[in-house]
Amino acid sequence: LKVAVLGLGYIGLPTAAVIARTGAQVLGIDVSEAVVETVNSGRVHIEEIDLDGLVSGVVARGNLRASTLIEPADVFVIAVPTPFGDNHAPDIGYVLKAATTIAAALKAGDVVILESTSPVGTTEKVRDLLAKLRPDLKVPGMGPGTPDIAIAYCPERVLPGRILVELIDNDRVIGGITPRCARKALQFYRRFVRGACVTTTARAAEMTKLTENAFRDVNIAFANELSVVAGNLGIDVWEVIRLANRHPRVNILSPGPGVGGHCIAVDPWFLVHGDPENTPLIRTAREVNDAKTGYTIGRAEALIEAMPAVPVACLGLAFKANIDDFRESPALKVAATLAHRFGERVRIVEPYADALPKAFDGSGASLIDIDTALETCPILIVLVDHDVFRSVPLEERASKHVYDTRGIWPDQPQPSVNEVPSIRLA
Ligand code: SAJ
Repeated sequence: LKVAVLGLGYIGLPTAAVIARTGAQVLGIDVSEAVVETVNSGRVHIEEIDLDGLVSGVVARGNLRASTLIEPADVFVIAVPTPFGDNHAPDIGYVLKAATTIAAALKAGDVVILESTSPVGTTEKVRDLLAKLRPDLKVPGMGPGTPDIAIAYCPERVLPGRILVELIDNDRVIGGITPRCARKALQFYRRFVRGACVTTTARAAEMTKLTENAFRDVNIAFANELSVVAGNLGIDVWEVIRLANRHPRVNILSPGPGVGGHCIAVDPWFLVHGDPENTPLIRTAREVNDAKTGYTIGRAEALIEAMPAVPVACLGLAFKANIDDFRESPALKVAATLAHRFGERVRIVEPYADALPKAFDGSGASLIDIDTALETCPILIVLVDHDVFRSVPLEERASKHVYDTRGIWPDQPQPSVNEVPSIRLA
């Protein structure tokens, strides 16, 4: 079996490597020469647990190869980004470009699978494009007769930091343009997926993916809204959530400095954009979560201003715990804003960074380690719940002024009245 995976990013590269491990011949296609070179030398350009060893192994065995140019294959997997443009309109330009690339190599019997998160209807657009570019091939779902190729939508649903595990263990939703297409794609996923493979239509699968991330966004927004209300009331929101979650049918997520990453803060807009009039809840959740970052900055500024001249440690820049991914990170936004406002008073602790990202250029802020922060900074602002922060014992932070936006230190002493508040309300 020969498989071509288009897009060697956070999803495409692990997917290509996992398929290669099954013994298939996998060609990874990427527009970046640098990425292609890195992969061909058996190395990786992204950080993901165990990915380096897997990629070096399958490249050494000759099962994975990368190129900027397409070649014939039996299965084509599209895993390119779908960003949004102005007004949160989804941009499926990369998907259509990948489909155009595939069209040149397509032959009868091939299977084309779209994995990129996409607005409802995108797989049909891919089908229409392939039909236009390859009038010699009969595409599925158009006119009578058995189609020459199969086209399906099968969203990835893996969690960064657990990608290699979840690629295999998670259930997969496989949406065919026709039921036959879904069956063809299912045969392919069965090679490496241990979870259940459930078939449906391409449109339902597209909406399912958007629904999953919108569900999480709405639930995080609820927690973030609660944290603001509790803060105004002088109540510890983390305690309230812990208590409420003792109810057998309540399961509130965690507030934080906002929602980051490239999925949950993006995908709900695809649903909103598709039907703006009927999505007030999903839209408002997005707005609540975005606004939480500004609220966090305001509270941090108030704490820093109340204690002039002392150094401040911002703990964490990543978009979530225990990963090195700083893209679309609310923690980074908060820390960089504080750095530009308070200059060299601001120290950043980020065990997953070797140097401060560009956003800090010209700010005067510096990168220090957690030990130095605990020794030298009277103010600690927790922005990411990395394990290394969570494990700091009370004795090392009891005297600190803490703004814990992630609720990692439930035992942090509450301030007495008239003292600079040790804020633990996210
Ligand atoms: N967050 C909170 N509170 C919470 C949970 C998360 O503030 O209780 C924040 C995180 O700190 C982070 C953001 O939300 O900034 C997103 O983190 P996440 O762990 O919820 O999700 P992602 O973006 O890493 O991955 C999500 C996953 N989707 C769901 O859990 C429904 C993953 O399964 C998807 O594959 C991925 O999006 C994707 O690619 O779409």
